[in-house]
Amino acid sequence: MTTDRSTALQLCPLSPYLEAGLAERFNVVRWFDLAPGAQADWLAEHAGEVRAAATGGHIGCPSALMERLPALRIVAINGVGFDKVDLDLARARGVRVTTTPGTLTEDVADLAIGLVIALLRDLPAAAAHVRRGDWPDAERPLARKVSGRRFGILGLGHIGLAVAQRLAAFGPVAYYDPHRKDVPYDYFPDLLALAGASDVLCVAAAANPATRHLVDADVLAALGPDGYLVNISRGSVVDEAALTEALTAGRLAGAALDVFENEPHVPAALRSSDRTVLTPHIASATVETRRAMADMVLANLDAVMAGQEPPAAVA
Ligand code: 8YV
Repeated sequence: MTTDRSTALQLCPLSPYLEAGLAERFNVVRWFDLAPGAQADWLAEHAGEVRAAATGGHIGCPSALMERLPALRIVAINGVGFDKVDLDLARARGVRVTTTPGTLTEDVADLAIGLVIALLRDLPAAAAHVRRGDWPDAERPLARKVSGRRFGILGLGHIGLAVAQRLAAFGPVAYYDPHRKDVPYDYFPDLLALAGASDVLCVAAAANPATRHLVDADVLAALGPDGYLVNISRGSVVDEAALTEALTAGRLAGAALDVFENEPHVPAALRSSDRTVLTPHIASATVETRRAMADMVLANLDAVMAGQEPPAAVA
């Protein structure tokens, strides 16, 4: 652990465990708690003191902020997504960017399975029915069977593979990825073809310019009125407006989403639809996983502050 108490900016809320670890090492400034005016005032006086930034994958580090911090040495992401950090800019400025690979794969894949079952079996509505006391008066409409469905996975990285392994217990699994993998699942080099051959399409692709709106109106049309979409990666991979339209018009049976294009804001039409199951980006949010993520964030910070190679750098 580094002993010099330089300043770290904390760009979003983090777990109490991680916040305590940061406070042991740094003078922590809770950047997200400062109003924009207060941020500007603070930077005018202290920008040169900041040597580290700790942030979430969904928040990253704005380029305009990175450019204001001449002594910044590391952006430590508490997550695996680095789509909100300009890696070229970081490299040009000698800033290391680190993530927490491997820590959250199981949790994210587990949530994908939970969402598939919740969506097809209509679990949120069924649970609300009991809570409201409606059970004595009415039966729930029948839901849809999960086992035997054809599952398509978009993106077969670590998380996509873990989703595939779990879904294989329910039905046939196929995948689309730019690269064919050595796995026992059918490969589709074309996403439209995969969507057409799937009952449930599960999005597990990393966000980058090439995957932006990869799930568009055409892919949703190929999935069809009996098809379901599940997204546990990033909102940007799905054209949310096209998805909303397809659900509203009944051209898609349903969608379960943990991530959104403009988090934490979710379009009203998605929130009010009875074809959606929505969760607030909780795929990695378990006590165990957030602790493992925090340990890796701290290890990355300690290494960089000690002038060593961090365990999990992406830049
Ligand atoms: C977290 C994530 O919600 O790993 C990622 O990229 O988006 C999630 O695990 C987030 O980063 C928590 O800080």
